[in-house]
Amino acid sequence: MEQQVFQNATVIKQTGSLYRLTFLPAWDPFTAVLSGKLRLKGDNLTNPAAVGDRVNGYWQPAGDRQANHAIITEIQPRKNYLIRKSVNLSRQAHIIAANIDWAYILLSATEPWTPFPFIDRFLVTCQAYRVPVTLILNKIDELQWAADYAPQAEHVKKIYEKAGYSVMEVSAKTGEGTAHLAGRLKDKISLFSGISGVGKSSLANKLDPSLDLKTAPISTAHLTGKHTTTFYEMHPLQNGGYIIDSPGIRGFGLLEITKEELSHYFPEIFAASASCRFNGCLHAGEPDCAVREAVEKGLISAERYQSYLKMLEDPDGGKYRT
Ligand SMILES: Nc1nc2c(ncn2[C@@H]2O[C@H](COP(=O)(O)OP(=O)(O)O)[C@@H](O)[C@H]2O)c(=O)[nH]1
Ligand SMILES: [Mg+2]
Ligand SMILES: [Zn+2]
Repeated sequence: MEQQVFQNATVIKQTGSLYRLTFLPAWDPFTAVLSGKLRLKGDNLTNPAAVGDRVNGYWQPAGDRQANHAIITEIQPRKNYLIRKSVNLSRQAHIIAANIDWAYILLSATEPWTPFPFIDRFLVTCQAYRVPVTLILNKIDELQWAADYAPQAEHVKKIYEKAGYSVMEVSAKTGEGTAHLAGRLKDKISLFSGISGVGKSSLANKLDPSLDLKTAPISTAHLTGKHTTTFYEMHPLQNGGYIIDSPGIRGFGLLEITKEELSHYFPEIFAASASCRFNGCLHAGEPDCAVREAVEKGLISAERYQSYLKMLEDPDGGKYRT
């Protein structure tokens, strides 16, 4: 039977072995599966292709797009991607998303609380795989009545600003702070990451009310460990650009990062390490360690340094699943 080939479709969703593709900027999704050859190649990956991937392939027979799954035969080289150890199959890796212009890790100014090791594992992965990243502190509207949370929220903001990251403060409920963010999303592919309940889907909806993504109160979504979004999915923004909304990530095992490399992905630790006495200093108790000195002087935050030490010890992050 005759084949009709296609090129440069973008993966907008993956559910198990099924992929949804479209030819951006058009939004006319169709379903595809991987060719046998690609499935074999991706042996150590739970998903050889991920949301954001640009792919080539064919339909068989020609023309009947809805009745027949397309076959993906080729994944185009990636600009970047984010990857983590698979939660279920520890020897496998899972590609979270590819070709991301900007990643945002959402935190809640109130509840739920995101443990520092989780934040830092995500930031390290972004640094290692060249994905620019910004933190978003959401739910700032709640600080008005839940004032007890304010010092903690301020503390988190300081820690990450000191480390060289920018932290945007927003409220998905009132829209405060979202205009600037909306401007940054325009014509870009942006990833919203963070644990369940921090407001990823709510924020996406606020930025573009046409999205209508499902949201869930944290009492049900967070505490019972249920997730309203089960899959990473790309959504088009009315004003141009795309958001990849993600399920609440539970664990974030580091991959392919050696102990020697790890400090390179903590920008402030890396900067200080230039003055360490030893070239291969791991900043874990060696003499004349400039990183340790910077921590003692308060120039590097103790939380970030603790995360660093824990990652040195336990790159899998098994203990830091939320
Ligand atoms: N007060 C307030 N509640 C919010 C805000 N953003 C999200 N929420 C609530 O937090 C809960 C979780 O939101 P959701 O968008 O489903 O979080 P996700 O799991 O990160 O996608 C829902 O009950 C939302 O209504 C916010 O900025 N302010
Ligand atoms: Mg959600
Ligand atoms: Zn050192």
